[in-house]
Amino acid sequence: CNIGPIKKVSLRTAILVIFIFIKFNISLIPSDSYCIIDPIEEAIFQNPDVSFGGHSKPKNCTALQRIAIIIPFRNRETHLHYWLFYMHPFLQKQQGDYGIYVIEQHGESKFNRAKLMNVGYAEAVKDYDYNCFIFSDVDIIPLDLQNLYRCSKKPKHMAHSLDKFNFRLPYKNLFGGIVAFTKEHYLKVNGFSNTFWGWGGEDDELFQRVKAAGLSIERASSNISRARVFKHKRDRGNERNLQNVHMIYKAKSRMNDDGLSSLKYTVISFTKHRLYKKITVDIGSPP
Ligand code: UDH
Repeated sequence: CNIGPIKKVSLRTAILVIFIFIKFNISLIPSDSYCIIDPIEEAIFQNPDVSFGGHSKPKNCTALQRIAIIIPFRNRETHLHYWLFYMHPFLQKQQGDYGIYVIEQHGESKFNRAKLMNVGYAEAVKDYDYNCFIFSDVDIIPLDLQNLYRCSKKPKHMAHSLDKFNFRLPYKNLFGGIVAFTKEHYLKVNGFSNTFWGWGGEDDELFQRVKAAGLSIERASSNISRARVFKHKRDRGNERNLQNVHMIYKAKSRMNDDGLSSLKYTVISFTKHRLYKKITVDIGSPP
């Protein structure tokens, strides 16, 4: 058929691009060294049922759990866009009643992942009657739809089978990456500690809080919990903080006074994006 010279050229280009992708095993998943496309426009196009600000719920039933997904964030736009692209369809297929909260740390001071989680909780409960909170890094995506983004009777660790650890648990008490808490349990442990600045320790401390509160954790079978981590270098401002290690085992004595009960922050801005709500906050700096 006569498809005209311009169409012939673009058809040839498309075939060539596909050939290059296959031949050189190029992946569209981001790595720290390259990024080919920004999937946010596609994500917006593919998720018309998500309301402005990133909330979605099933059309034909009422979900038992209302889930706030809290993402600690600074300077990880590319990862966020891939996460949204992948996770909105995933969560909708699971018929979740969920909202996405991206909690951005303002300024240059040391990153404090745990405090941002507490801010996310405090802001989400003002928005909607959430009863389940999933605290997730921006760079982890589940690989199996059977891995339910729901809370359980116990606090749930959801990132124990990661590709970067060959899908094995690196140590028994690991409680990082993604965790799910009912509202009741998150209040019972007084949330995360606010005092872990820089990389490391805050997740282990949360594990100790869970124990100190007389709770235990659960994990789904590692087969269905397999997850992929987007490759990245250690971020500037989030260098490993060895002082954090010493604080982990004082979790019990600090639990009641350091956490949701002592949380202080200033909201710099609320922005409703098409697929998520971003809250930029000043959480101070380490003493
Ligand atoms: N983050 C940012 N910007 C930063 C630093 C961190 O957005 O500058 C957020 C982001 O959501 C990220 C999360 O904080 O996914 C965790 O930081 P990270 O990706 O550097 O952590 P890492 O991948 O940790 O190294 C994986 C957890 C498993 C080890 C737990 C040991 N206790």
